[in-house]
Amino acid sequence: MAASEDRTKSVRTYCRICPAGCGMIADVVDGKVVGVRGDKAHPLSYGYLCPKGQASAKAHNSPHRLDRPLMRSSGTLSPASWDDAMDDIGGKLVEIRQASGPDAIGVYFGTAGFFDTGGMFSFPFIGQLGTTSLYTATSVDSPGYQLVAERMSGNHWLLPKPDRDANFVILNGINPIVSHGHNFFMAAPKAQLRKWAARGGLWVIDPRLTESAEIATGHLRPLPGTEYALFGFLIRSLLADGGADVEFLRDFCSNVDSLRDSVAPFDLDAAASITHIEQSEILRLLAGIRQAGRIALQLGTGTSMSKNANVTTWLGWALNAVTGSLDRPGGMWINRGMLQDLAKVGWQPTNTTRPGPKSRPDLPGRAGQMPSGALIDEIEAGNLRALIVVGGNPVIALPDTRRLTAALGKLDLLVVLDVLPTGTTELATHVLPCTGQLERADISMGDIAYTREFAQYAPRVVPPGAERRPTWWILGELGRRLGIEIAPPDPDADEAALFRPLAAAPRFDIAAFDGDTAVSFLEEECSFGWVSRFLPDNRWNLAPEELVEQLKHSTPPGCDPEALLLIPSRQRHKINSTFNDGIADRHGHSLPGLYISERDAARFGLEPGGLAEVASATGKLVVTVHIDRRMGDGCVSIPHGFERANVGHLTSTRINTDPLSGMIEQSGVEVRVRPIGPP
Ligand SMILES: Nc1nc2c(c(=O)[nH]1)N[C@H]1C(S)=C(S)[C@@H](COP(=O)(O)OP(=O)(O)OC[C@H]3O[C@@H](n4cnc5c(=O)[nH]c(N)nc54)[C@H](O)[C@@H]3O)O[C@H]1N2
Ligand SMILES: Nc1nc2c(c(=O)[nH]1)N[C@H]1C(S)=C(S)[C@@H](COP(=O)(O)OP(=O)(O)OC[C@H]3O[C@@H](n4cnc5c(=O)[nH]c(N)nc54)[C@H](O)[C@@H]3O)O[C@H]1N2
Ligand code: SF4
Ligand SMILES: [Mo]
Repeated sequence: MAASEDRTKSVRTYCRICPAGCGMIADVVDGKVVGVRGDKAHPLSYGYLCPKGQASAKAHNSPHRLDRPLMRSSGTLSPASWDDAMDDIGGKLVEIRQASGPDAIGVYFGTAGFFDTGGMFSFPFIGQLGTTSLYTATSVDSPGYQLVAERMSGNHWLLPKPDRDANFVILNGINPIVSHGHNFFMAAPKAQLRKWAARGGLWVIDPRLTESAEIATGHLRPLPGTEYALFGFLIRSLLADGGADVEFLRDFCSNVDSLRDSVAPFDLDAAASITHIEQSEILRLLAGIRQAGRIALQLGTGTSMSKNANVTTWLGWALNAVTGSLDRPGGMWINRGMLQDLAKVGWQPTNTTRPGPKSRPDLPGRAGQMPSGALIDEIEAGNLRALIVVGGNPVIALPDTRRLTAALGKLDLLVVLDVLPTGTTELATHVLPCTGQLERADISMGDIAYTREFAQYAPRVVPPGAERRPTWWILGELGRRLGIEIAPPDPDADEAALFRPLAAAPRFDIAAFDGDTAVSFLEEECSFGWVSRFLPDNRWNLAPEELVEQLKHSTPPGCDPEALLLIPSRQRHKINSTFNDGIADRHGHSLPGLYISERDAARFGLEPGGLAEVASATGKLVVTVHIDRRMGDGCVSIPHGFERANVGHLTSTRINTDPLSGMIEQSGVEVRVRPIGPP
């Protein structure tokens, strides 16, 4: 009996597949993870785990996991020792730096890179390397969001999110029931959405009847990328005819008159004709806002990827301000973070926009990052010769798949740090196997995205399998070969000790956690009313000049009756390309292909299960047709994240890029469809 107990242990940890941070208990028998379950005692998730989290043990034990370093010679990737791989990469990096300068060495940081705290060690690595070629997935996710945050608050990473106790919540271009949120992440989202719906109102603005829209009290279907006109009308009405929080505007906002002038063109007729939303529906929303007083309007990637992302985001924030809802209970809450503690450290208002790299100065970068849309041109121009990819899969994430694939293949060095083989590892010169979430310690550095003031630390559940190594160790070893000291040389070093300098946080004592301690946390009530201390002149800027100017030239996307508008949407059983093998999808719900309404399918002669050719102005793709009752007429979706059916073939860095944010248009892209084969 005692022997069997010794062989079995349960380890409290938290899921790091997305930033929701759900509490998880991993069951380990004889050193092998045999299963995971939700942690009922966890204060964010109360036992909830989504299908991806539930698949954590299966993913950890997957036979496809990368186990040892791979190095390409004579065209094929073959196993190599760590020493040989690191020496080879190090030697080439030194050579490239000498011949072409540090900017010829790039780093691309993907989504999983951000959830691996050890990956943070690459930032000093990049700093000391002296390269300006830092790329991340953020620049194809929501750079307009950061632009607006910076212009209105002076801090590009300010993340207002609906207060848990808000009375009137509007979700625009975001589907938390599937995604768990964007720039704020909710564990157990359905319960929270139901609570908002019951308290006063939950409105979802989305061209699809999403899972979130189904439990909302109101659903509006706009023409993609046109909500600037809706928000413009609402602001205009509240300012002119009552409903605005006059004291908040007087005490905490600047440029209110300029905002009023900017939204003057958006009367009810204009709002309805631009957005294609019925006038009566728009008036119903306005009445709801007036009645609620304070609101919480949250935007997601449906907004940030659309044609008019910047102005829609700006007017969305302005609507929150006009109703006195920014940094106020019952409105939008800004998590100061336990580890970052923004309310203590604050920020100096900045403008971090810079021209893009040499080959694409027209695509600006921000906050020390270059736009990922420029990677292809930088490689083609010979400016970028080496790329280190950390927890990302650029081949599926970035536009112009064909050109990108050719460009990545031309690099002298493509080093990919991943847990699984991907479309990008296929092109790599070196593949380096990383520790997965159950094989490493982590601390929640991204805690400002949580729905509570909360932080957590998790030790390793099991030691790294096969020859996998932590990201921090790999980057440390590469650094050492370039003369940069960033991490201790021992891959078994105590990770809690390693994270201590990262988490030099006044509100969270990492020293309280040693290698054996389970997940723990500190928690307080939400802090409100602290943000204005750090705003430029202590005020939210309601009319930044560049955005005022951009609004004057904003137009809805084209509406050619023979074309459809391609919009992004996420799937429940994978995150971007992670789990695109169906490992978390027992019933085959999250399939690649074209999602289209029944009426549009009939109109274009497409049959369910048949093949369709989808063509944009810049590329073509053949995909399977799925009739989708959620889809509104006139819009179609091809979820990203698949190597086959890669929607990146239809998006491009050549046209419709945003001059202020460097964003690539990924929503509202005009496409034509035609049947090319039977089911
Ligand atoms: N057309 C279109 N394009 C899009 C989008 C869209 O909606 N439409 N969405 C965009 C968005 S929002 C984003 S964020 C990007 C995503 O772009 P990326 O972040 O580049 O893509 P991911 O598929 O998330 O890549 C994550 C990689 O990390 C690996 N991984 C998983 N766990 C670990 C780990 O523990 N350690 C390490 N080292 N690796 C791990 C996975 O195997 C995978 O290869 O795509 C963007 N591209
Ligand atoms: N299950 C799962 N979870 C994920 C991910 C995943 O791939 N799968 N990815 C993670 C990542 S990297 C991110 S960035 C977040 C993103 O999180 P979200 O922003 O919530 O992403 P989606 O779930 O795609 O929701 C976007 C919604 O916008 C709608 N939309 C598209 N265009 C428009 C438009 O022009 N206007 C309006 N109003 N709506 C529009 C789409 O129909 C879709 O329902 O999710 C994260 N979580
Ligand atoms: S929502 Fe799912 S993927 Fe995200 S942390 Fe929770 S269980 Fe993990
Ligand atoms: Mo993203």
